[in-house]
Formats: sequence, C-alpha cells, structure tokens
Amino acid sequence: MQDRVAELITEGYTIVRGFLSPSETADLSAETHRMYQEGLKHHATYRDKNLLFEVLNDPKANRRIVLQAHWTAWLSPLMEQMRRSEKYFAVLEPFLGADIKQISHQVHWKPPGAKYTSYRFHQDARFREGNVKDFSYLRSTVTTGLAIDRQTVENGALRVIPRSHRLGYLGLSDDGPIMVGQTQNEELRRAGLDPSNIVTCEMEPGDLLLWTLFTVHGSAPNVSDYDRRFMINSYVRATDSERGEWAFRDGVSIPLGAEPQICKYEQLRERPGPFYIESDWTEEAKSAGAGNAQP
Ligand SMILES: O=C(O)CCC(=O)C(=O)O
Ligand SMILES: [Fe+2]
Repeated sequence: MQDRVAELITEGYTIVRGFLSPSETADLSAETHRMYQEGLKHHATYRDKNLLFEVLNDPKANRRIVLQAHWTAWLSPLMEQMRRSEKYFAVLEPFLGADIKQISHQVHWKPPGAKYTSYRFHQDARFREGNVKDFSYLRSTVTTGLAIDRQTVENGALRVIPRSHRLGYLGLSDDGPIMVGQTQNEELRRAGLDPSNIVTCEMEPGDLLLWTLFTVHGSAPNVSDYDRRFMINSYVRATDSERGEWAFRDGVSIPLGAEPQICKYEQLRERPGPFYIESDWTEEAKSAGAGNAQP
C-alpha cells in the first residue's frame, strides 16, 4: 500500500492489479451491458439531473452508439454499491483519508468501428470548477479507472505521461472538444513534455488505474474489433470540496440521498431535466451548423 501511495505521488499514476475478482468483474460487465442498452433507448444525448447518456449517430459506424454514461448509480443498484464499496475505500483512504466525496461516476465505451473513440491529451483539472482546480489541491483528489474489458494498445487503453502532474496546469486541448482529432507531438513538446515518455496502461479486466487531477493523459482510438469499456470514478477529500456526492463518511459507505448534489453538472438546480441535447460536438454537427453544445 505504501508503495502505491509513493508511486502515485512521484509518478502521477499507479495500477492496482486484480482490484476486482473475476466474478465481480463478470457481474459489472453484465450490468454495463444493461446500461448500454438503456442508453440506446434514447435517440440523442439525454440528461436527467446528474444522470447522462451521451448518444451519437456515429458517422463511421453508421449506427447509434453510447459513448459515456454518467451517474448510472441512480438507475443501477450494482453501480450504486460499487462506487462506494469497501474495495474502493481500501484503495482511496491512504490518499484521501476517511471522509470522501465523489465528483464523477462514468462509464466510457469505445465501440469498435466508430469514429469518435479517442481522447486528446489533457489534465482532468480542465473539467473541474471551483477551488479544487487549483494546483495546491493536487493531493486532494484521485481519479480511478476500472478495466471492464481488457485494455490494450489496439482498443485504446489510457495513456499517461509519468511525472507530468508536477508541472501544474498546462492548458492542453483547451481549444476544443476532447474527442475530435488527436494530440500532435508538437503540442506536447511545446508544453514541456516528451512524447517518448508516454506509457500505455495495458490492463486485464478488474485492474484499477489511479491518476491525479494534473496527470497528463489521453487515449488512442479503438482500432480492434472488441470493446473497450472503462469505468471512471473520481473522488475528493470531503473537507476540500463543497461539491460531490458522499462516498464515505468517517469510513462508512454512504448511499445516494433523496436529492442529487452538484458534481460536474453546473446547472443541476436551474435545469434538472430530463431533456435531450440534440446538437453535439462532432465535426459533422459543426459543419451542419448545429452548434457545439457540450453536455
Ligand atoms: O476514456 C478514456 O480513454 C479517457 C477519458 C478521460 O480521460 C476523461 O474523460 O477525462
Ligand atoms: Fe481525463
């Protein structure tokens, strides 16, 4: 455990092998499939409070795909248990202490054959509002990525740049949608990063990757013929954040309450939904003049 803490602090990422057992991973895989089917019921991106299904008509796959689902814990008892399970507490507590809130709870898909399956290099601080975006909160947050499927070079496993978290906020890919185009080496070099240091985090199902809010990471497209499903849960030391759903209070797992809390979705109170977001950030939507509304 101490090695893991040290590695996250010095390298900006670490991998917990065999975090879930094969049977837990199989249950999660089946539930993730169920959530995908749930998402496909919607013709476009759908928001209901913190719950979000990002649904696209993918121009290459020529079919509707689900790219992300946020806060499925509101629909799925298994997801609700998983996000605040003892196993997560055991991994998080050495970094964050015993009072922990959760900021993101998302499943990402990279459907084989689809056009939009890559993520430009970035730091997750880009997607945070409020004080924890500040570099001084480097040690207040941890993001976790759980391999539901095998994560390989071919299917677009997460790629990280070791020690990049020490450089502060670099503004990478701040200029546009994160899933359009791919980061050029030149952009990394301009930010003081060496592209030859990139590590692809290949993982078996059930392995868990941890990284910081400032670790530079991205992922390549899925060029394989199999899925790449990845569950991202990010957590914050409760004393440092107004936002988030409780996950653990004094080490005790806390279920979702009657009312959702503001996590990443800013307009939760003014525009709770449910509603559809018809326009999207794809090149196709942009050239059709549909705007560029990020969910
Ligand atoms: O799913 C991925 O490969 C990366 C996603 C990511 O980094 C993000 O959503 O911030
Ligand atoms: Fe990210």
